[in-house]
Amino acid sequence: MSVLSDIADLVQKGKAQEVADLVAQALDEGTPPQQILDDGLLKGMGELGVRFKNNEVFVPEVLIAARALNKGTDVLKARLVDGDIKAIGRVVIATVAGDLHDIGKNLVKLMLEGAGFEVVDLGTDVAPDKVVEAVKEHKPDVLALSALLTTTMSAQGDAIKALNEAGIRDQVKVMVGGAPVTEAFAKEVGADAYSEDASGAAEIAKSFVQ
Ligand code: B1M
Repeated sequence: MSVLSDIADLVQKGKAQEVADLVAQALDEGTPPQQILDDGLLKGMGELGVRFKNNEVFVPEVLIAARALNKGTDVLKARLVDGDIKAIGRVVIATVAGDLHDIGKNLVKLMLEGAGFEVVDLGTDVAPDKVVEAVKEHKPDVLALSALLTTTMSAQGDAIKALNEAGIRDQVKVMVGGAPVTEAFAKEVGADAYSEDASGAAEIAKSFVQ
């Protein structure tokens, strides 16, 4: 196996130190950072994302793989910033007002980063005016809103309404998700897209920037 396919494999196995060592080795051997990112780190996370969607692996494995991917990215970071690698797009992500659940949001963020997006994470319990401020400031391609409670899913609609009132709704694609959210609800509140899971969210975000 090549070093890059070893990296992809070790990301999926969550072997953080081995991933970091192999990324350093690949750099030493002259492999371009972009290739290490695409054909090693992101390939591994992409493959894991498919297995996650098919219920072949679960949350702990994904979180451990994320840690390994991050460790590899840390080694690449200086080159990523200084080199000519460009993110494929920018996403602002938040869990909506009144909601403190962030495990799903963090998984969506992870899959988005794995797909090559720069992600601005506003955290949890994010009020509509903060969402508007962030869209104005970061000018994302996609706004991703997560809600886990039946009592907070309406806050996704509130955030979209606030974007409308601020006159910036047409500047960003809005995607909603979270356990109680449905496709029908997404349409009802005026979102552009709904995904039931994290890997689907990354696929939809990619379709928005392609
Ligand atoms: Co809470 N909680 N919780 N809780 N909690 C649920 C959601 C609940 C279903 C449990 C239950 O009663 N069966 C219930 C909601 C009931 C309802 O509204 N219908 C509930 C409740 C009631 C509460 C409190 C009100 C409890 C209380 O205090 N009485 C309280 C509310 C706090 C608040 O937010 N204001 C509360 C608190 C908490 C903890 C803080 C203890 C903790 C959260 C810790 C944290 O997130 N850091 C917690 C947890 C862990 C859960 C459960 C057990 C697990 C949620 C989770 O992380 N799942 C949950 C029960 C359950 O789901 N079985 C529960 C794993 C995660 C990967 O899945 O977040 O669904 P999920 O994300 C998925 C998809 O939904 C999707 O992708 C992810 C991965 O594929 N997705 C998106 C998510 N966001 C997306 C965005 C997208 C696209 C896809 O695009 C933008």
